[in-house]
Amino acid sequence: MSAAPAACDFGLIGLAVMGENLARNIESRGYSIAVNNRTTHVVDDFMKRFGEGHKFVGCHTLEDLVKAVAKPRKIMIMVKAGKPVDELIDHLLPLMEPGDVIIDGGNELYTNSIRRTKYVESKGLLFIATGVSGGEEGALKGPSMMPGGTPAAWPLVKPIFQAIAAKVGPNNDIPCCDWVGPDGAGQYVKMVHNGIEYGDMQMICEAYLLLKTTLGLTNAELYDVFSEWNMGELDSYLIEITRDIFSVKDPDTGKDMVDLIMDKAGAKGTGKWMSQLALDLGVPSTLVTEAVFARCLSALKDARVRASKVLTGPTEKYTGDKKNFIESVRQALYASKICSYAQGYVQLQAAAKENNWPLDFGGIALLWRGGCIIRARFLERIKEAFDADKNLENLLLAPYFQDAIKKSQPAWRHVIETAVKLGIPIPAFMNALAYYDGYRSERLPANLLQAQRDYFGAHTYERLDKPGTFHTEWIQLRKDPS
Ligand code: NBP
Repeated sequence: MSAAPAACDFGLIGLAVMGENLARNIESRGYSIAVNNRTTHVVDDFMKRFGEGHKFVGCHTLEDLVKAVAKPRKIMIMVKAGKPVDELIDHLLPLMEPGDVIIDGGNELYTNSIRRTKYVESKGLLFIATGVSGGEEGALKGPSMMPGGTPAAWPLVKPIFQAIAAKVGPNNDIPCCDWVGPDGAGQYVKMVHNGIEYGDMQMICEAYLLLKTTLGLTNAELYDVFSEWNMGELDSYLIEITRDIFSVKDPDTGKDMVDLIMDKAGAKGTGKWMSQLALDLGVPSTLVTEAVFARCLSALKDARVRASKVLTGPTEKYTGDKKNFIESVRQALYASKICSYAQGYVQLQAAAKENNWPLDFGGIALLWRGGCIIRARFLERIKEAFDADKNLENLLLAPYFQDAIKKSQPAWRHVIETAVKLGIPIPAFMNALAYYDGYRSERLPANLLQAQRDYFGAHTYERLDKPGTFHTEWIQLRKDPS
C-alpha cells in the first residue's frame, strides 16, 4: 500500500472517529501525513474516501509508517487508551530513532503519561501526552489541545498543533493550544476539563428539571429560555447545544427527541478519575463527584421505577411567578457554575504543587475558550482573575466572581428552597451552595469532630488558644451518664 518516500510531515496511528478527523484536519492545513490503523481495511477505506488529491500516505504496517515520516519523526497515537498505547509504544521504539517524537492523543490517566514520558525519554526519544477536546467535530475543524510531556518536543510539534487547534480572539488567530507542562500535566488539565464538563452538564440538567417540574415548560419554551440564556453570561457551547436539543424531533415518530431518550447516563471515567484524585489530594472537588454520583443514580433506572411506587415526597405545586423563577434558575446555575470552576482550579493548583508543574492557570482558561466542550464566554473572566493575581487562592475570592455570587445569591437560595419544598433532586446546585457556605465559614463544626476522634481513638487535636497537640481523657472528665 505505501512504499512512500520519507517525506511526510507527520504520522498518525488509529483511524477511528478521532484519528480520522485529526488526520484530515492536519492535512487540510497543508501538511502531508502518513496514516495507519491496526485493522488494515480501515486504512484502505480512508484512502478511498479521502486519498485522492490529498497529501495522505496510507500505510498497512508500522514499519511503513515510520519510513514514510521525515526526521525528526512526529508520530501520534490515537487509539483506545490504556494497554493498546503501551503496546504501540513498544512496537514503535525499535523502529524510530533518538530525537523522534511519540505523541499520545488519547484520554489517559496522567500517571500513565508520567510513566510513558520517562520510558520513552530513557530510549532517547521525546514523548508528548496531549489532551484533545471537542469530540469528532472539534478534531476535524479545530480542537482545544493541552500538550504536556518532554519539553524539548514542544518546538517540534508546535507549528502543526497550533495550526490545527481552534482559534479565538478578535481576529480569530489565537490558537487554543499551548504547552501545559512536563510529563502528565497536559493529561491532568484535560481530566479537569472533563470533570468541569461533567459538572456543567449535570447543572444544566438540574436547571432543565426545575423548569420542567415547577413551571411545566414545554420543549419549545425551554428552547426560548436557553436561547436567551446563551446571549448572556452563560453563553457557552453546552447551553447552545442544549437549546438545539429542545428543537429536534424524532424522524420516526415526530415526537420531541429529548422526551424519548431513556433517563439513564453512563460515563467513560475521566470524571471518576478527577474525583478519586481530589480525594487523594484532600481537596473538596464536590461538584464533579456529585455529577458522577448523579449519573450512577440515574443508571439505577429499574430500582428508581420500583422506589417511585412506594416512596413518598411532597405533593405541593409551584405557585410563584413564572418569569421570576426562570431568572432565578439562571442565576442559580451561574453561581453553581462559578463554584464548580473554583473547585476545578483548586484541584489543578494542588496537583501542580504536588507534581512540581509550573502551570499557567490563566493560560489554561484560554486553551478552553474554543474547540472544546466547556468553551464559554465565562473563561475570559477566569483569565482576567489570574492575570490580576497569579497566586489567587480560589476563584471565589476574585472581585468579579465575588460580585457575581453576591448578586445571584438570593435567587440561588430561593431556587434551592423551592426544590427542597417540592422534592426536586438538584444535588449539584445544593452541593455548590454547601461548598460556598462552607468555604466562607470562619468556623466549621470540625472542632466537635476532632473531639470525637480523640475520644474514641486518641487521635489528638490542636487548640485555638495555644499551640501544640493535645489529648484529653474524655471518659474521666465527662459527666457521669448514670
Ligand atoms: P476508540 O477509543 O474507539 O479506539 C478505536 C481505535 O483504537 C481503532 O483505531 C482501533 O483499531 C484502535 N485499537 C484498539 Br481498540 N486496540 C488496539 C491495539 N491493541 N493496537 C492498535 N490499535 C488498537 O477511538 P476514538 O473514539 O477515536 O478515540 C481515540 C482516543 O481519543 C481515545 O483515547 C479516546 O478516549 C480519546 N478521545 C475521544 C474523544 C471522542 O469524542 N471520541 C474525544 C477526545 C478524546 P481497530 O480499527 O483495529 O479496532
